[in-house]
Amino acid sequence: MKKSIIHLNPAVAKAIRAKKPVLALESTIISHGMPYPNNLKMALRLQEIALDNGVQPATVAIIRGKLQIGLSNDEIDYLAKTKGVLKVSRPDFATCMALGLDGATTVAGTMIAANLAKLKVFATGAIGGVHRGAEDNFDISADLTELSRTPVIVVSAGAKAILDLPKTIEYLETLGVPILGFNTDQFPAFYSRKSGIPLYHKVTSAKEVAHIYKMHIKLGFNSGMLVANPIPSEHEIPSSEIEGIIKEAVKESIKSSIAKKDLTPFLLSKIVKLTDGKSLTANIKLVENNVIVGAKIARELGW
Ligand code: PSU
Ligand code: MN
Repeated sequence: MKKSIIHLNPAVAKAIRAKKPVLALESTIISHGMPYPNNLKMALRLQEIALDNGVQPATVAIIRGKLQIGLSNDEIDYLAKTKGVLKVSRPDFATCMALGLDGATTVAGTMIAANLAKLKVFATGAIGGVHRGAEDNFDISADLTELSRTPVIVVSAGAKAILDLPKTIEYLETLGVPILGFNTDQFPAFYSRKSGIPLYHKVTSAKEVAHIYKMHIKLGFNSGMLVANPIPSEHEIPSSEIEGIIKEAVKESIKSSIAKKDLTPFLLSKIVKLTDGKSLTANIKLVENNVIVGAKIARELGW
């Protein structure tokens, strides 16, 4: 028999056998998205929240070349502490695995892995997108292309406010990726609930999301779907407060010639410094909220 390319950890394998819903989680947010030890605490907490909400969490990463669907607490600890872990999207996948390297999967990378394991729902903080200044630097996240070619539902607090959000939305529309506003008719802006960009489709329940996804698949579409779930209001940072800080961080990134894979991690950590940690708390709270919604959707969809 052909050896499987994916490695299910025991808890995930057991859940799949029992037909218990499984929710995919990513690891770039652990290795590149937050400082230690907040990243570790966040990742462990997300697993608890998923379990409390009736689904098995499956954090995805490549550990010494093995594509792991579901991680032990020790493996999460390793990813949270280890420097030099590769940030893995589609172009990096084969190299990382073939050469036996460690890789943290991005939204794009986690969608690929979830799809290989037949998981339909994945919760993260927020997707990558079209960067500010893309007309010069051409920096557009591989997350967008992946959403157009891999049929996984991604629950995200819109897209990161460090991006050019109107261009990100236009790009998703061009790619044919449905965006469902979860109890909102505006695209959420990561730290803030609103971006001022209207959405065409608003849903009010996980059941509705599941219903729409089933139709999407029946139509033979191979693309993913973006569920845009705003940060809880008690944790939001109003755009009036954060926009100046984002501009400062972007300016700094240009001055220091930060680009490509390093850009998003640089901007996020700069903003954490400039807000005295307030943006980190907001980021953690919005991911937690996305896991709750992702769990509900996974339960509605079943196997
Ligand atoms: N959500 C967060 N923090 C993060 C990310 C998502 O709250 O750090 C990660 C995701 O893995 C996403 C990546 O795919 O940022 C985007 O990176 P880039 O812009 O280089 O494509
Ligand atoms: Mn990029």
